[in-house]
Amino acid sequence: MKIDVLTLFPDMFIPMLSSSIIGRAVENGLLKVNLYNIRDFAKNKHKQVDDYPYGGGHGMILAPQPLFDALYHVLESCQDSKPKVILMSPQGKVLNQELAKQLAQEQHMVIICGHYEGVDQRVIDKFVDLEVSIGDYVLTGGELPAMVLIDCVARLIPGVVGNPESTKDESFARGLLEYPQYTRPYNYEGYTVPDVLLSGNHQEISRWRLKESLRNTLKKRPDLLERAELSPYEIELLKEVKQEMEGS
Ligand code: 4GX
Repeated sequence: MKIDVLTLFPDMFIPMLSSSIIGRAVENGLLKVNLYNIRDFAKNKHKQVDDYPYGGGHGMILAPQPLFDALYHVLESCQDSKPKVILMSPQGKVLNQELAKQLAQEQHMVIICGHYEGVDQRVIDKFVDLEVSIGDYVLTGGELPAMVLIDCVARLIPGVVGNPESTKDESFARGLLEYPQYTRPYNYEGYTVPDVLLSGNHQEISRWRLKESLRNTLKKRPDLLERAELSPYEIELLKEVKQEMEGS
């Protein structure tokens, strides 16, 4: 996957693109990220990229010229099928695992990181296919949201995460939270590991994990349970969990 990022702060992306799993994906060539500084496209002599809002009001707006020229530049250098142009914005569709899966199918994305009070509407009207928000809170710029989007989409590209099972089995992959995990030692400061996990009985272990997954979801994110499609077996386990919770 190729991702072009238009930002006023390209340096913010360098640590994430050179570390850990994403760093390896970039090295492997599974992910190619091009960073473009919007300011480099400003044509006025002070390289100013923002201006006052028409109609008055506080704050500044990213002006159309630098963004139009940056977008013309990245779009003309690609003969491939039209890239998906995304603006990070609190007004966007809220990112979730389903949207991440859809975007992981794209060959090429262009991500625009807004600043100040936003970008001139004409940029959105002419170029933007999709506005994406990472949640209902306000940040100072679109860079952290873009990094969140890149991280969460890139790990779904085949080969980026070592074991593909680990993207299948996890929270949200099927609308439930994960079960508790333990590693050695068996006893740490008096806190021990549930014995079923040492039993070697794989059927019992699966049942325990599924049940704890349902328990976790019921306790922490009951909203997810309402949307999850549970099998009769899962409904039975959930009933057990609810009875145990009443008992305590
Ligand atoms: N999820 N922000 C973007 C400037 C801005 C405003 C309007 C475009 C349109 C955010 C979020 C977020 C703050 C980044 C405002 N750009 N982005 N910035 N939450 O809060 O994505």
